[in-house]
Amino acid sequence: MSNKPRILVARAIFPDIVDLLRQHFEVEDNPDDILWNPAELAARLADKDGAFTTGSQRIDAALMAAAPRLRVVANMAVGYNNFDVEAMSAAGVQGTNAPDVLTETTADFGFALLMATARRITESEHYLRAGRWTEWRYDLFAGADIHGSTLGIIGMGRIGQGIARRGAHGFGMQVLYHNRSRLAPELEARCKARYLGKQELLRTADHVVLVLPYTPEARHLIAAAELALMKPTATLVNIARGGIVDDAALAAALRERRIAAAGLDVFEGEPRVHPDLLTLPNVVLTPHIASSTVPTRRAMARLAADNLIAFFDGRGPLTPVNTPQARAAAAR
Ligand code: 8YV
Repeated sequence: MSNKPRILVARAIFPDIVDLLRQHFEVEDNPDDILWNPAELAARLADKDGAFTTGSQRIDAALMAAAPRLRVVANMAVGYNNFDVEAMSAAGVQGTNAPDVLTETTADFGFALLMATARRITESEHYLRAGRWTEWRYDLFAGADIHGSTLGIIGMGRIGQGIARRGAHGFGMQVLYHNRSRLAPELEARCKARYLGKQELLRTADHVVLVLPYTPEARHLIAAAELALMKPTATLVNIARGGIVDDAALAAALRERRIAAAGLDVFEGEPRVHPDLLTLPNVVLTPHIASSTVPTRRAMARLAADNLIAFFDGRGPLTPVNTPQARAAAAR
């Protein structure tokens, strides 16, 4: 039996990235992309030293107890709310994510979703495809302007800053942001962004974009009370995580036109979508694709693979998310 580390690739990924991993490791992969339940995942990890995951599987204490050899889990995502980071550190398991390589692509998508939502692009396309376009009308799908409007960004990390730059420099928007901490003055200047408290931002912005990490404090950060602060003409876009928005409260606000429209790429309990949202015309819904361009998904997969390779060849993880305690080497 080879003494190469054993790796589980928990979801289907680019075949050549699996081939790359095979050059370094004994690999069990999942070409049929079966979404293993926690018990199945635990059983497959029982004899593995490392794992390649995509954010759709929870890495928690119970899983690690069932995987005594596990030393590293590489997430093909910048977000790692699927990791119980504390439990991983206590169990001596290194976690890594895939930041930076997706920043500009995801910021592009945030802007695309904002424009599709504010300018009612999908709603008007459905109307056209349904054969309902019979003549010009002065108010046909009249939406909200992007250029010159006020953009409010909640979560001003790398992706938030990318959206701010696009808004300020490309569309002449006035950019406001709210974040756990203020940006350094030179970063604020580069993004032409002004810091504001969350409530003030919600009251002032014409378009609100959510790009913050999903921490326990972020759950239902936007619920009925926050939606009530927004302008009736405002647009809300969420490319962060479902669960940050209370989808039932949002559906009610959209139905009653307390806000004008929403664009959502992420949902609480996805891939299920709150049924009320599916019935509304003034919401654009996409299946968690903000990072999905061919080059970016490849770069994310490659970075996750490179994290595993660097970890096991002793260079250490490239993009770690925790500092694990030493884990006693399990008997091979
Ligand atoms: C991923 C994402 O596609 O990177 C993230 O945090 O949300 C997306 O880019 C998704 O998590 C699956 O990997």
